[in-house]
Amino acid sequence: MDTIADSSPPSAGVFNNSSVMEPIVRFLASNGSPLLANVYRDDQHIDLSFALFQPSSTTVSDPNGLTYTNLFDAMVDAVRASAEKVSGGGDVDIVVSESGWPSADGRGATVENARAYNQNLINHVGQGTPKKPGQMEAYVFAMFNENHKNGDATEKKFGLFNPSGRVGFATRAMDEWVRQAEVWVGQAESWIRQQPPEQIYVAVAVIAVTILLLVSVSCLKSSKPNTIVLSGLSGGGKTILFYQLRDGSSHQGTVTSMEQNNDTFVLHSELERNGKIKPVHVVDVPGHARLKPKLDEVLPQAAGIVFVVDAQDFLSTMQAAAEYMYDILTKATVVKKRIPILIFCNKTDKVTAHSKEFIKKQLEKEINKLRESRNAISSADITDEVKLGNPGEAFNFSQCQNKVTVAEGAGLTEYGYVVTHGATRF
Ligand SMILES: Nc1nc2c(ncn2[C@@H]2O[C@H](COP(=O)(O)OP(=O)(O)OP(=O)(O)O)[C@@H](O)[C@H]2O)c(=O)[nH]1
Ligand SMILES: [Mg+2]
Repeated sequence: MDTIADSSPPSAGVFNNSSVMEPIVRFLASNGSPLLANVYRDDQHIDLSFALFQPSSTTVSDPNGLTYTNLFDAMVDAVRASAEKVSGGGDVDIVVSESGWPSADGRGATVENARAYNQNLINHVGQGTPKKPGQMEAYVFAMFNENHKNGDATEKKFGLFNPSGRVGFATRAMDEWVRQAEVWVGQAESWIRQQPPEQIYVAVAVIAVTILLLVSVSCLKSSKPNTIVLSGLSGGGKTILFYQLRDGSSHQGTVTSMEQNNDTFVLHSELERNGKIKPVHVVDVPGHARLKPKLDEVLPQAAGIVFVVDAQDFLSTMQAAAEYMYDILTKATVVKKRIPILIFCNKTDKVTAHSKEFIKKQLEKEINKLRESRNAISSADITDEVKLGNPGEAFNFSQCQNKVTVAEGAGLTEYGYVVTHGATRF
C-alpha cells in the first residue's frame, strides 16, 4: 500500500510514484497479467472492528456511491482506482498476494484477532470488493512465524504455525483438522488400553517381523543382481552363445537380431550338476546401432558383462569394437558397481581367427587412441561419464576399476564352454 499516495476515499487512489508504476501497469495490461498487491493495515489507529471485517460503526462512503464496511475492500479498491488512472490500466486485475494479521507484539496483535482476521478474510474474499464484486484471488501471509526476521517484533508473528510446526493459532478449517487428528489419536489410545497386554505384544511383534521381512526382501533383491549381459557388435555371435548357454545347442545358426533375447534359466552345462544351482538371467542385446540404447537400460542390473568379439573378422571391426568397449568402460553405472567384464573372442574354430592376446593388445591400442582424441576435445563436449586409465600411461585393461578378463572359444561348436564357465564365475 506504500505505493498509493491517497487511499481515502478509495476512488481517490493514485500511485505516488507514477514514473515507476505506470510502465509496470501498462506492461501488465498488455500481457493480461494481474497486479499483485500486499494488503496490510498500515494505520495502527484505525478502528479494529473495521480492520477485522467485524460489525463496526465505521463505514466509508465513497462519492462514487459505493460504501465500504471493512478496511480490506477499501484498500483493494484504492489500488484498483490507482491502476485505472493509468491509461489502459482499467483492464488490470488485482490479486492480493499477501494479507494477514500478527498474533503478538503490536496494537491489536493477539491470537484471537489474528484468527478472526484470517478466517474473515477467507470467508469474505469470494465476494470480491464493492468496485468489483465476484471471486477474487488472495493469499494469506504467512504459514509460519519467522523467529529470525528483522524489523519490528510483530513482523515475526504473522504465522498460522510456530516454526516448530505446532499450531500458533488456526483458522476454523485448521481447527477442524487438528480436532479430528486428536480424536483419532484418542481413539487409538483407548483401543490400546482396552487390549490385554499379550495381544499388544503380539501385534507389535507381527508388525516388527513384517517390517524386517520387507526390508530383507528388498535388500536381497537389490544387492544381488544375477543378470549376465551379452554385448558387442552385430555378427559377433551373441545369440548363438545365448542359445548355447540356455539349450546347449546353436539352433542351426541365427540371423541379425532386432529384439533382445531375455530369459532366466539354469545354464545348460550345469543341468547335470548336483546340489543347489541358481538360475541366471541372461540378456542378449543386439549389436544393431538402433538398439544400442537398450544396453543402457540393462547395464545397471548387470552382475557381469560378456563383450563378444568376432575373432575371425576382427581387423575390419576392431575400431568399432573398441568404441563400443570404451563406452561400456566409461559408463558410471558400470564403473561404480565394479561390474566384471569378460571379453569373449568368438569363432576360434576358424583357422583365420586371431588369438585372444592379439585381440586384447589391439583393443587396448584402439582404446588408447580414442582416449587421446576424446581428451583433446574441449571438456564441454565430452560425454564420457568416467575418465579411463591412468593419465600419461598407455592404456591397458589392468588400469580399469572393473575386472576385465579375456577368453576365447567358439560358441557355435564348443557349447559356449568358455563363456559358460566365465559367466558362472561372475
Ligand atoms: N564359425 C563360427 N561362426 C559363428 C560362431 N558363433 C556365431 N557364428 C556365426 O556368426 C553369425 C552371427 O551370429 P549371431 O549370434 O547371430 O550374432 P549376434 O552377435 O547375435 O549379432 P546381432 O544379433 O546382429 O547383434 C551367425 O551366422 C553365426 O552362425 C562361432 O563360434 N563360429
Ligand atoms: Mg543376435
